[in-house]
Amino acid sequence: MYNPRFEKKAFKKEVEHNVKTLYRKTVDEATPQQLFQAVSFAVKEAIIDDWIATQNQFKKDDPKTVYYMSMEFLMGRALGNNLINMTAYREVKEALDEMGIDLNAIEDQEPDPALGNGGLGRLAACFLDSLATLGYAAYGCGIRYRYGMFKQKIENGYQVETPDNWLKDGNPFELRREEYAKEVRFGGNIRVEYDDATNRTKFVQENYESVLAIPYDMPIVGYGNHHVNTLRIWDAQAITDFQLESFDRGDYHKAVEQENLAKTIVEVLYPNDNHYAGKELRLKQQYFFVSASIQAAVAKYKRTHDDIHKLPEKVLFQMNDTHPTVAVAELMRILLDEEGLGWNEAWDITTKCCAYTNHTIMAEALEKWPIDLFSKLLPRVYQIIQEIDRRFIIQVREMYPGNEEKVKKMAILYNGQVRMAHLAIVAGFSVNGVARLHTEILKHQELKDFYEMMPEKFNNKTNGITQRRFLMHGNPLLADWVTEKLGTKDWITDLSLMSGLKEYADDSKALAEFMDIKYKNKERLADYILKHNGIEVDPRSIFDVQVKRLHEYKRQLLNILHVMYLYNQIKEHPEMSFYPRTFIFGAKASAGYIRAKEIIKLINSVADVVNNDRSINGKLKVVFIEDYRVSNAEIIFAAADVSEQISTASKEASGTGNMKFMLNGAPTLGTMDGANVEIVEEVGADNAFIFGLSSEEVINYENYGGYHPQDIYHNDPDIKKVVDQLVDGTYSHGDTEMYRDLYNSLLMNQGGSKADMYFILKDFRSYAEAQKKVEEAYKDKEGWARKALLNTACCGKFTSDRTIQEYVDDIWHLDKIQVEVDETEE
Ligand code: 475
Repeated sequence: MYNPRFEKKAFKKEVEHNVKTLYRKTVDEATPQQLFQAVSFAVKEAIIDDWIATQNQFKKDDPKTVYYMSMEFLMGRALGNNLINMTAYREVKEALDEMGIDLNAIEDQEPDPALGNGGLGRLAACFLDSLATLGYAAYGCGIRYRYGMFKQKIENGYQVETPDNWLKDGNPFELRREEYAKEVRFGGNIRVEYDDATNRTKFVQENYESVLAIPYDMPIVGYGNHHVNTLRIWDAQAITDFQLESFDRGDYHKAVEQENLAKTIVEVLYPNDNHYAGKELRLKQQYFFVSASIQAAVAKYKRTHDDIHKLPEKVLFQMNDTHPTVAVAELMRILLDEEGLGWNEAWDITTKCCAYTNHTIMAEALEKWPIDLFSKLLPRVYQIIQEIDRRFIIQVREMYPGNEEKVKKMAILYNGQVRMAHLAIVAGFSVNGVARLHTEILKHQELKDFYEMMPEKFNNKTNGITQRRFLMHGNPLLADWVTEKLGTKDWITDLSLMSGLKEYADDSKALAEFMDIKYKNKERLADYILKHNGIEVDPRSIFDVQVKRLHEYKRQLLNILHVMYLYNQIKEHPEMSFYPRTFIFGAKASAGYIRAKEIIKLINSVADVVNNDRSINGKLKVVFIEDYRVSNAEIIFAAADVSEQISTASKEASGTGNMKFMLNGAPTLGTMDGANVEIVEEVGADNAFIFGLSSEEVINYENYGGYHPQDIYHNDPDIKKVVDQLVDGTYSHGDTEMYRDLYNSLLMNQGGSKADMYFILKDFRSYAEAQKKVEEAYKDKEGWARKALLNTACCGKFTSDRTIQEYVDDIWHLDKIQVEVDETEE
């Protein structure tokens, strides 16, 4: 791809110009942050041309468009990624070098946009990258939170949250688009009017509060194809003319309230992962961005089409979990109240436009809004949901006459609650899980009743990740090596080609090169750790990594208990052969999740003791990387030897970190959970380390009330010792209470939850054995290299390009676009 804007001379001039007009400075005088801004604006200039060209192509082709509705987009930094996808990274790096500017240092100036918690938000970001790269028309629709995911500091071993003021220096890649603002209304009451002229009942919302939603657009650049889609995130603003009106009426209070509502609504991302907190403000956020996005989509459709009945031919709303599920009722409201359609017509359109993805079966993540809260905040939307529910229950009764159990289990409104998943399933034409095992569990356990009633809706879409960010950008050394070995760059847009690397699985020279790159990446991470943690780690040791959100089901506790066990072993048998290991953790805990925070403290306490014990000769190191986020993730994946994917089987819907490790040549140490199952299928059981209960076994235990961890505790002295060390002061300067709660959680039933409900002690031995196999395998240098390389070679399935193509083929049915640009100079 040729772009004259990236010609070195022109680009340098552009950067100089930007520094001058933005800051009245020369390049030499500018701060690194100012240089980041100046470079980014120069890159944006180039992107804008393609963005316009893409919009023009849309106007010409009138393609069907997917609106990916998501409360979260965990984008990570834009500058480097945009340069890569514009295929200008190298050119720009050289141009900047010549100016004495280090592109890496400039990239580090960009705040990490963290408008998401974890897997679900990052998946949305990978999907946008793939949609643009494959040439499909797509909008990401979300919220422009003022504060994204908090920044994590570790103080005295404890997590401390500080606000993430990511917009402080301005965001050079966004465009404010005031002209597309939409009004969103909350509360008040519904007056029913009969309109003689049209012979119809009208529903008029009055006494409501409202805010103005203002869209900010960010470009989503496809790889090497001039295709630029849009991430549209909404800001909230008080409606000033309303305010004046209120002043006129002397309603000062209401004016101030509206001002406050606007300010609070987009203030901050809720930091819960896989967890529902039931906060009213969260529901406001949901309706706010959903209503604005759907209004905008319908308005855009109507600008060039006159038959609203054909909306499903051009528009698709994909709901990223249940968080945007009010979309179905909002679309109904617009079709009924604003377009004047009858119920059946409106329902027919809505159910052809909406589809739902489920991302978790954790019971505590299910959204169930209290009806009184919901109906007060969204009175008209609630009426519509009542009617959807009423009609659905009639269907259930027709299908299962006399079976009131079914009605109770399946109703949308039940027990004073609005069950959002039920609404999404009833109104969506597609319900998908995110890995094969997860979808099977949905069909046969969690959503069994719905699957039996409407099996045709259910389908699987195994997750994927983008190789542009997680290999090209994160691991340039390996990316170049892959290109050299395959003799083509085509893997960048066709990851199945990676299988060509299998040819090198028995080639000693290639294996040595592969491991040499791994070693260099481990040095890069070791530098990062020294700089950020002040801990020295040996890049020759095994880098065993678990990075992901902190959650009990992900079992970071199992990992650290095993480290404690290894430490005991080394102390008890100093002569024992032991391959040096570095255990690396990175995880944010939701601010209110006390037990998760205790686990972070425990990891740091174990690190303190182990890292400072001279007697073990540095055989064991433990590192907790502060503020795990997309930007340091890229460095971490590239440097990992072992990928820890050790969730309690059945709990991790898919996992996507597992795929990023695999891509970067780290074998999985994991349970048969989520997409691990498919990873093992691709790479072969010999090139992974699998342990633990199966999902069936876990589900079985759960159905029969759990198991008895006390038996294990009493019969396995090594396990007993480790568990006792939680309360004997070993890791707490003699404090026997600091980890009492963790100790209790493993051994005692507590209130509603069973002792060791995540089967940590049950899986411990099997995990320790798998870890032993890792050590043995690693000692065989070439054998390990082979496993590592085969992981990279077999990762083809796990590109989000494949996932998106499946969504397009089975659910979305989008039209491919070829953006035409003037490339006469090429
Ligand atoms: C799964 N987040 C992973 C990933 O499909 C899976 C956010 C807000 C409120 C409640 N929950 C969330 C999730 O549920 C979530 O991130 N789920 C994750 O989605 C992508 O790979 O297994 O845990």
